[in-house]
Amino acid sequence: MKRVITYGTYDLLHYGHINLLRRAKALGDYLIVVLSTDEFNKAMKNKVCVQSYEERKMILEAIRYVDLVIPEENWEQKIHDVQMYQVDTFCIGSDWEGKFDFLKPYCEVVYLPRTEGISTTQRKSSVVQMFEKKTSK
Ligand code: C2G
Repeated sequence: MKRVITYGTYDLLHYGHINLLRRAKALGDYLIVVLSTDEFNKAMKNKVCVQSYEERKMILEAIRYVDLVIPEENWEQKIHDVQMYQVDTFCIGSDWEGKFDFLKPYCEVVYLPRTEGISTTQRKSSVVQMFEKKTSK
């Protein structure tokens, strides 16, 4: 069984995330998503999520491509995760191109082209704009 691992925040899930997860799963038979905790997002990624870790985890677990969701608590856990879960392939979007090449001695490293035209930040601002339009009438 070929095991694939990927990491992310996955706040306000959108089709760019789904494109990534679908291609990640296609690289093997079992996909592990290591999901950034609220604490890690705040402290290390300077991200404040709309959805809590538990909400984001529940949503990811409902996606057909995802087999396991575990917490991402720090930047240093990747080698440990790859070894502990006997991972064959690490993959992530191309916005991280080259950043995780240190994993190459432990597993295959694949950077998948990012889906253009969509981001969580974009989704947040479009909701705000819709709300502002409604309230200004
Ligand atoms: N992604 C994508 N296309 C988009 C948006 C996101 O392919 N339009 C990919 C990202 O490249 C990443 C995954 O979807 O592989 C999740 O994106 P984020 O939730 O933004 O994750 P990120 O903040 O990049 O966290 O240790 C690594 C980090 O946890 C990655």
